[in-house]
Amino acid sequence: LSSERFPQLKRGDFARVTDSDLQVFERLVPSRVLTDLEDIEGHNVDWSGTCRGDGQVLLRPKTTEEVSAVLRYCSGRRLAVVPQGGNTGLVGGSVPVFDEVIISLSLMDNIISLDEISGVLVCQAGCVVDKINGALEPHGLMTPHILGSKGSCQIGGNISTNAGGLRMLRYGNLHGNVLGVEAVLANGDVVDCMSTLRKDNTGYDLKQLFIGSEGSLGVVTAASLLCPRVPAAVSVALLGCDSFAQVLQTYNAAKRMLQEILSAVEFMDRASMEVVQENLHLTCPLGTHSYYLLVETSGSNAAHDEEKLNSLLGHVMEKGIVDDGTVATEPSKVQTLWALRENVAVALRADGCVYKYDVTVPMSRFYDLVADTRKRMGTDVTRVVGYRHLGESDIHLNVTCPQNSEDVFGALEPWVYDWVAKYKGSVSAEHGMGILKRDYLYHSNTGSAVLLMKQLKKLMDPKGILNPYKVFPD
Ligand code: FAD
Ligand code: 2HG
Ligand code: ZN
Repeated sequence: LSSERFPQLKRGDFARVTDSDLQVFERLVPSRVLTDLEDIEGHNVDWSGTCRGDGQVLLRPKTTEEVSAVLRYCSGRRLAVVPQGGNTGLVGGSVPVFDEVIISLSLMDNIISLDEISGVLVCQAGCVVDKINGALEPHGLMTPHILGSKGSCQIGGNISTNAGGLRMLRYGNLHGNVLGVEAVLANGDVVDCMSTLRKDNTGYDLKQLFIGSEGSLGVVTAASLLCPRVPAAVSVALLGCDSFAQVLQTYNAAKRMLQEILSAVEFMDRASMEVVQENLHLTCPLGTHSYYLLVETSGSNAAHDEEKLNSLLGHVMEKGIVDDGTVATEPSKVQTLWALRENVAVALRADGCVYKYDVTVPMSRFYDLVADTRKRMGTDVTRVVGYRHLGESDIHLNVTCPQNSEDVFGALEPWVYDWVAKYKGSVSAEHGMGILKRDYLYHSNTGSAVLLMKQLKKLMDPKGILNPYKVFPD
């Protein structure tokens, strides 16, 4: 249980669910109140199996009105709740810590409208990213964001975590691509900020408060999303480098030579490539290298883009910046190369216990963190891997061992976060604070910023029932 893992955490002063509460819930969301602990099990444990709560009730609303009625009631009764999307979050934010009522958005998965010309899609918050892309595809459109968890994560969860992912280099993050949000506040009030306009400078941009606030300020029930066109041509190059200096030079060359068609640059170290090969039996077409870069182009003219990518490959090989490389233009081959990168997180899980750090550090120093961690952990762990969305200065540092070890954990934290703070980095590049990182909020934020965050939380959720124990340290 998370409450055992973090013994300093004390259950808040919230009511406990009674039989009469269950009767009210049954009236508010008929036949969609789950109390069988076996049914709830998967909703009490997070994706990486690191955090486990003791939720006794799961509610499955279908409409905004139902979410509103549930929250109004929970607020009146002082019952704590945790909003849950696809439960793929990596910081323990999506599961209860104690016995919070779980509000699952999974049945709120209707696509409401699509304007093919503007590319604006409006949908309920529980739509899974793959489902949205399935609906967009016949119209030649796609979501501006894509991530390895796309088969399960929901747009409401993506908004609540401001998910980054593999297309951020090209399309930016959800603060720019989400045009409107509908959310229910802790007291049940519905805030309708469902603009579908790209330009709208009329007062405070309130929807931004819900983007990245991890279910602590409201439950997102619907959203409008700006969706780009599916590129006519996508090509991918996988490149192998043997020094870190070569990685930076290759990144620079890719930006310079590919410019407007560059859509992603992803980085994997040798240990990341090994884990997908060993644990998932995927095949890497290149030999063994210290570092790998996956460079993607997206454009409108296949021949032009392929020529540009091949000329990048020719240039970096000739200059000796890259030691080995391959280019794919055929969709299934492109997907095979992407699978190597998209599956690193999945492959790591097979090692047993994974300690995850998703931090931003200056570009020139990012691999030092992995190297220093490797030195520090020595043979006490199975592996230390580093991979990242290279264009965005973050690094996914993962350390695995067969099972949770207090010694390993104690050697990693707060050491990793102190390392990051020393270089004025961020302790969370894209996964949020949840419960796992909440104690380090001050490492990346000033006291005045955290104070304003707390004041906003108090204003929007005065009883603190929305996702308690998350985001803020005690
Ligand atoms: P959950 O995990 O269910 O919830 C996440 C947080 O949002 C919780 O705090 C929860 O309370 C809150 N929440 C969920 N839905 C709502 C709602 N409707 N209203 C209010 N609050 C809500 N993340 C990235 O940023 N980039 C990646 O590239 C990436 N790749 C991943 C790959 C894999 C294999 C996995 C397992 C995860 C990856 N993630 C990545 C992390 C995760 O998928 C994202 O954080 C995702 O946005 C979570 O969406 P979800 O629907 O699963 O939300
Ligand atoms: C990714 O980029 C995800 O693959 C997961 O953000 C990162 O598990 C991780 O460390
Ligand atoms: Zn990531």
